[in-house]
Amino acid sequence: MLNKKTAKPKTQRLAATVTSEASVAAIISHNLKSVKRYFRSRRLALKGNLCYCDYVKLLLILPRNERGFWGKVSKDGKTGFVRLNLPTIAALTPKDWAVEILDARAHPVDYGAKADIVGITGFTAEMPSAYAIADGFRKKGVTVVMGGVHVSAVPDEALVHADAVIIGEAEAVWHKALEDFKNGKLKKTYKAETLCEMKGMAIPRRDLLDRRMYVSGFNTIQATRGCPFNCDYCAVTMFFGTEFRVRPVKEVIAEIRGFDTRNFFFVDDNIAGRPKYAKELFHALAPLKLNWGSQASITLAKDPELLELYAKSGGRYVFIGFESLSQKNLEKMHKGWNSTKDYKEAIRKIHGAGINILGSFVFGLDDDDKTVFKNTFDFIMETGMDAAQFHILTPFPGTVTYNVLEKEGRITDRDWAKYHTGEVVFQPKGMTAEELQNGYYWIFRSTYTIKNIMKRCFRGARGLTYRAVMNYAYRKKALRMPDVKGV
Ligand code: B12
Ligand code: SF4
Repeated sequence: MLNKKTAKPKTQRLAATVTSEASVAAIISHNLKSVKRYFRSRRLALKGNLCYCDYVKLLLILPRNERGFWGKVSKDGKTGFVRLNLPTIAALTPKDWAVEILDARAHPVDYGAKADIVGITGFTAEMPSAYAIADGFRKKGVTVVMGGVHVSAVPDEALVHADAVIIGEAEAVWHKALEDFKNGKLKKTYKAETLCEMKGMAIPRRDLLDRRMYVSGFNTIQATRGCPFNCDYCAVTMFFGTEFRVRPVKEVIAEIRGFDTRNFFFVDDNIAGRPKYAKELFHALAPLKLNWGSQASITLAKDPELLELYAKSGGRYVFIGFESLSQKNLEKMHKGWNSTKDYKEAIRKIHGAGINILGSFVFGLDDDDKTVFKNTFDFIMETGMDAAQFHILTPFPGTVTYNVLEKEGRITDRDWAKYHTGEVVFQPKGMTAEELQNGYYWIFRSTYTIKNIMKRCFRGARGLTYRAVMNYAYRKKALRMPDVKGV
């Protein structure tokens, strides 16, 4: 359906429809596909009782992943966090376009939908779904553009399914791609040569989302991009660069003021990545009386002032990548600045500030053997970690880990649908693939038994609601995993 709110009459028209039959003739000679599109949009628009030359319709689609445990939509249509990419693309689209966002996790894709052009995003694990959707629309003669972290790493693969790909951040090139499309001159690739300027960033079009889907995580927001570090397995630096970019605090606050609730999740990779900026941001957040969470490196604990401000400004929980209890593993993955000997003290300090910790751990690194699961479990219980998230090492295309494992001939499965960090797709060194898989299930289920949740979480009333919510959510995931004994 055309979103009438967004389909404002426009002054600028699609080149294929704006001028005269002469321009149609030009398109015929240019390529047959454009002609098909012309007649299709004309037919569809007339059906919808609108002047076919009044708008160009962009349909943005979020694909799905059937296998993973994350980002699911429940039977009653609810999910976790809003993904900011498509609302951001919508915000970057000129006002005279009609834009709609379709969440394919919750709604079936209608290949007869009114669309002149379809834009598709996706994590690696969502790419099989993304490609199937792209193929479906192209069969109907609709132009497809794809973007995002996976497509940027392997654009040639995506181009088998898409007419064009956006490599890197959309901010610098999206306008040009749309303009070229209107003029029937869409190129195959649009590469962002520069990283986007964080001042004056487009405010994501959350109005295009079905808010009822997001019970707890509608309010995602971004204050920084990039990461000063470069861990081997992570796709962030190759995509967003090592330069840590920050949005003016005033703009972040203005965006927050546009919401009508007080719970936020900053999707930043490391909200505390630049302590001076973080302190300025936290100072400005404090009077707003928010509750928020984000990701941060463990270095947060080293700065007492930063930690205090994090808590005072409403930071209720922090997602920390501990990754491994083996310093050798951390050194090898270029995350040696995470110092395992400081972990316990850092956890104590963060808890002392009243902040809940959601720790993240990766298994299957070269220094891991079968004992890694029990050791990590004991550590989590001993430190009273509020919640923990586990991952099987996954070689995302474009990362150093991918290149190394590829070179060593250790990638055993290239079905991208399995790249959701819960399935083994490579040959580990210190254990068998089966041991790795079972150990992952075992630690997830063990961490989230009712008894162990109680042991970890009942250390006072402060922040208990958050602990309860996090553990409830992870327990639900854990219970979907096989109950493996004898790890
Ligand atoms: C916040 C976050 C989460 C949150 C919230 C997820 C959410 N709903 O947003 C949580 C913690 C739940 C999460 C979970 C997971 N995440 Co996550 N997450 C992120 C993080 C830090 C930020 C995402 C974000 O909002 N970015 C901001 C938006 C604006 O950027 P963007 O999506 O890249 O979009 C820009 C461009 O890519 C481009 N673009 C994107 N799509 C399209 C489409 C078109 C048509 C066009 C033109 C352009 C375009 O334009 C946008 C503007 O420039 C990223 C890392 C990162 N910095 O991006 C990892 C990241 C995306 N996550 C990752 C992964 C693997 C996961 C998990 C599978 C496992 C995990 N790590 O826990 C799950 C899966 C969740 C799911 N299926 O929903 C990986 C993906 C790697 C890959 N190749 O697949 C990343 C890159 C981190 C990493 N370590 O490498 N994640
Ligand atoms: S894992 Fe975290 S610290 Fe390492 S490069 Fe990625 S975002 Fe930065």
